[in-house]
Amino acid sequence: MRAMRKFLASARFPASAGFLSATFLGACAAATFFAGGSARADQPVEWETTFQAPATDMMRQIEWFGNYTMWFIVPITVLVLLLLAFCIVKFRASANPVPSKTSHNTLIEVIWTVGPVVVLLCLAIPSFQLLTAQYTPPEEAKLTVKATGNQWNWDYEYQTANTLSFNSAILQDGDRKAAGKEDRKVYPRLLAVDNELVVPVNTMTRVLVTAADVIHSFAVPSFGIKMDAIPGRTNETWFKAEKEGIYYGQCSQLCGKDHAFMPIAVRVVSEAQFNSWLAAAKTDLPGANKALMAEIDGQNKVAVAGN
Ligand SMILES: [Cu+2]
Repeated sequence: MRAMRKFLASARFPASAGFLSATFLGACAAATFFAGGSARADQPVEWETTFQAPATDMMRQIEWFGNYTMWFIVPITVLVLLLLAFCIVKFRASANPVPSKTSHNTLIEVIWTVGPVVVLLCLAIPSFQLLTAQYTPPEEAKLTVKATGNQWNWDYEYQTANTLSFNSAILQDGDRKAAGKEDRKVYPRLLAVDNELVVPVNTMTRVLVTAADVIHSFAVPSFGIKMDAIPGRTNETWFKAEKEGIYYGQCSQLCGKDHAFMPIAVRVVSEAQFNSWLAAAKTDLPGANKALMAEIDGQNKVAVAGN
C-alpha cells in the first residue's frame, strides 16, 4: 500500500487526462485486493504463482504494476467471452434463418475504437513511468560491483579502493559440509553458491553486467533486476536492498548446457558487517565468508531466543 501510494504520488499525468487519472485511481483502489498477501520468502517456493517477496522499492513498483494490469486483463477477457457466448447462442443458424445484413453502426464503431485507446493509455502511462524509473537511479551509487557471466558461473569484482574479485559457482552437495551450508532451507539446492555476492543493506549498489563468452543475464527477482550480460559490452543496473538476508537469482538467458546451474546469491548484511567482510575478504575470502556466516548465525540465534 505504502509503495503504491508513493508510486501514485509520483505519477505525472497530464492535466488534460483527468478522466484517465480517475479511471486509473479507481483501478488502483481495486488493485490493493490483488496486492494484499502474506509475507513470502526471498527465494522461490514450490507451486509459487506470484512474485517473490520484494526487497527493493523497484520490485514493489513492478509487483504493483503486474497486479494493476490484471484489472484490465480479467474484465476484458470475461467481457469477450460473454459476448462470444451471447452471439453463438442468440445468432445461431436455427434461430436466425435470415441473417442480418447490417454492415455499419457508428456508435458501436466509436465505442470499440475509443475503448481500447483508453485502456492502452491507462496501461502505457504507468508502464513508461516504471520503465523510466528502472533506468533512473534516484541517487549516486555508493558501491559498484561488476558481474561477469561465464559458462557457467559468475565473476564478481568490487570496484573499491583495493579491487576485490572472486568467482561464484553453484554449491556442490559434496561441499556443503565443509562450507557450513548444510541447511537446505537457507542454502537451497540449485540456488546456493560457494561465494555469495555480499552487499550492505540500504545502500545504492550499481551492478555493471558483462559476459566473457556467450550472452548471460543477471537476474534477482526480489530486487526487480534482470540485465543481459553481453560479451564486449557493459550494461548497468542498480538496486537498493532494504532487508538483510540472502536473495537468490539465476542466469536468465539460455547460455549453454549448464545454464540452469549458474545461480546468483546476494547476501545483504549490515554496513559494519560488510566493511569487516570486505577488509578480510581481500586477503582470505573463505575465512571472511565463514566469519560473516558465524556472525549472522549468532544474530539469528539471539533473535529466535527473543532477546
Ligand atoms: Cu548463463
